[in-house]
Amino acid sequence: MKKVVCPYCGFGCKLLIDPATLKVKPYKGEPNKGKLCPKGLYSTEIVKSRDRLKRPLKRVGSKIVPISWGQAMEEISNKLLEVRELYGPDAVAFLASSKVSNEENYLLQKIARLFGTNNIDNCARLCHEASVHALKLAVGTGAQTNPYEDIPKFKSVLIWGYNPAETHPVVMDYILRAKKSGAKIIVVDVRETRTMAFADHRLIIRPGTDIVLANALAHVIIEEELYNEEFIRSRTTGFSEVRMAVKKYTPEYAERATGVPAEKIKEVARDFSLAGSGAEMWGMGLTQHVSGVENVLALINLALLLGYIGERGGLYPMRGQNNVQGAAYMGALSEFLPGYVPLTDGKFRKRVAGLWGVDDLPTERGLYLTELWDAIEKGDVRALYIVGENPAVSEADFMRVRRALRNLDLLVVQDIFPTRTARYAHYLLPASAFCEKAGSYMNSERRIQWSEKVCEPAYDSKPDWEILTMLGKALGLPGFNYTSVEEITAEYFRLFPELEEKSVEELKNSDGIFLPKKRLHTWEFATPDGKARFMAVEWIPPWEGPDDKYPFVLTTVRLIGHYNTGEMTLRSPSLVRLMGEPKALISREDAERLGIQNGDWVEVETRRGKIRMTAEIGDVPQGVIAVPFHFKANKLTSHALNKAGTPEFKFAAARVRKV
Ligand SMILES: Nc1nc2c(c(=O)[nH]1)N[C@H]1C(S)=C(S)[C@@H](COP(=O)(O)OP(=O)(O)OC[C@H]3O[C@@H](n4cnc5c(=O)[nH]c(N)nc54)[C@H](O)[C@@H]3O)O[C@H]1N2
Ligand SMILES: Nc1nc2c(c(=O)[nH]1)N[C@H]1C(S)=C(S)[C@@H](COP(=O)(O)OP(=O)(O)OC[C@H]3O[C@@H](n4cnc5c(=O)[nH]c(N)nc54)[C@H](O)[C@@H]3O)O[C@H]1N2
Ligand code: SF4
Ligand SMILES: [Mo]
Repeated sequence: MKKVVCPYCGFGCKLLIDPATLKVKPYKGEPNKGKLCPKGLYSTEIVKSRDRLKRPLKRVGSKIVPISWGQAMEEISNKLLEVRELYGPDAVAFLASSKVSNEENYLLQKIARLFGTNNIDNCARLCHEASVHALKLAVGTGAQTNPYEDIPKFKSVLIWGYNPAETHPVVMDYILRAKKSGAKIIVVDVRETRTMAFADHRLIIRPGTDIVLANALAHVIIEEELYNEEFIRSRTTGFSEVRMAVKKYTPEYAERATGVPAEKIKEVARDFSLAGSGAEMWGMGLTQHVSGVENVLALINLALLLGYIGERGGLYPMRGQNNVQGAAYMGALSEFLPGYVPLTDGKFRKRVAGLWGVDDLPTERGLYLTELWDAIEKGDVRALYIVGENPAVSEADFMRVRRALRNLDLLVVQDIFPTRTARYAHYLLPASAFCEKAGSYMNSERRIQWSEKVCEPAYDSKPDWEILTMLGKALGLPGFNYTSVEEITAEYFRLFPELEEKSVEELKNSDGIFLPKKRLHTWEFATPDGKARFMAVEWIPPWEGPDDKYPFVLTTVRLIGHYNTGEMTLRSPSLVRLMGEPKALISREDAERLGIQNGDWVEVETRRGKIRMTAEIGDVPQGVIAVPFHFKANKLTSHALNKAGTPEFKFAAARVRKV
């Protein structure tokens, strides 16, 4: 049996795969301890899919024709060099993938930066980048602070805008173990979620009012002197600003804004504080707002008030894709070098440049993935190289993205399947799937795990690292002579002091290595003065409030049986059998008013477009419609960005009618 990292979510389960049959069993060790969800269990079905991209393809007029690997690399690199010659390096952009290994992300950002641009990004931008920015500000490191194994030790778990029962099923095992040993489970969401079935407190709020609720909880904690004075004094700064700022967020005021009864807010503040320890876990309900960064800061403030850090608590921004944490650590972000080091850190930048055989690297922040589309429309970006990403479906207001994709001089799509985005590509490069290659991945708890090769690449596909090695070489960049993936692993190890002394063999023979270490901030924060920063935040209204014409609030959610843009799950027959039909969730009051019954077809429309789907009456506040994000929702969503560049996927003004 081969040990392989699951190709879906960021929890990072390990699969045991039989090379002869490709049958999957759960790994008994860390982190999944013998558990898997159906996605992991049936993950190898996509490997055998007849839809796989089989050979390199090129668009000639309206036809798609086969082309050899050598010819494809030559033509693509010539075009990239020509665009650079005519318009400069920033007219080219690269999208890395949270689906591919550390080594592959490392190579792509290395190519971008050696080519001369920081236009390198990945879907973390659409996801937890607001958490990264908030955590960096408040505690100094933009990542989950504690391992999963700590969750059952805490006496409370606050789950906010996050629905692990559908999105990270295996993490529920940890949460339920906490509950079994007496922890209070508190869930905050805009609808009755599956996760709420296990909660002691269920708080259903109006979308986009999270800061009001968080500040009201802080208000009660301060008013009733439930905070941890010693922790605040010795380990934080900025408490008095927060104390001032939350004064006006009384539970009564919060009740009017959020819809949660004032008494309930007080009860939750007391239960969370008196527990004495607690995990805060959050997801897209917080980050995908124009107030995304501030939402997360408001939540971190609560942990700082109570000293829920280190042994007594943890901050868990639960990561989405299987290697989104690794893509970030490898530097596949337009504002950070590897290890989240700012581009302006001259000492580190020069060290990286030296390792790569050049004097220096570009220092200007590159474009965020979400800024690319306007830049393409303006003619500032002319060539785009995409690895394992499907923006024609996953980006906000996707009609705008599709228009932009048509305007490129060069679009390369490197994927395992002919995606929706690939329809606009000039070149399509077939990548090998997860178990057809070896490499390392980093899960949400920052555990780097080795994933073994199980079978040979299908058809004429190649592992992404091999394709990128060919690309680097064809572009004439220094040092692209890798003949094994391990050479790349060893190279990125040299960028991190914690890994410098480690060997690739050690990684292969272990249950993973935590980077930089298992638990962060236990004694000291990673900020310049070693203290955590309270950051006072005020409520920020959503970008597009409802009005007479568009009176509903549209939010988008995930379903257990579907995964992101569906390119993988829809090609897995067993998963397709388990899938439910995506339905729009609407309140009983609104349904009655509009004459809608369960299963009726409705049309949901925003200023960007309209889609049709069947409706389900459920526990959402009046005036809210919750639509599954998979497939079509982004025809509707707004692309207003927060400070970290994430669109407001979770709030748009909409209208709804029965059809
Ligand atoms: N089955 C499945 N699993 C997945 C994925 C998948 O597509 N399918 N995708 C993976 C990825 S990439 C990610 S990032 C994670 C995401 O995992 P989650 O963050 O759990 O995913 P979402 O369902 O997008 O959003 C979480 C919750 O936010 C709530 N919400 C919406 N608006 C608001 C608001 O204004 N305030 C609050 N407090 N809550 C709000 C929604 O009702 C929803 O229950 O899941 C990963 N796992
Ligand atoms: N409305 C709305 N929109 C959202 C969200 C939301 O909550 N609401 N969530 C956002 C979030 S959190 C995220 S993360 C994004 C996800 O957005 P995307 O990352 O665009 O979505 P995926 O469907 O996961 O696409 C991953 C692609 O990688 C390919 N792939 C898989 N394995 C490999 C491999 O080994 N090599 C290569 N080269 N390719 C591979 C798959 O075939 C697929 O095409 O969507 C965002 N969009
Ligand atoms: S919980 Fe996530 S990592 Fe584990 S099997 Fe399911 S999709 Fe894969
Ligand atoms: Mo995500």
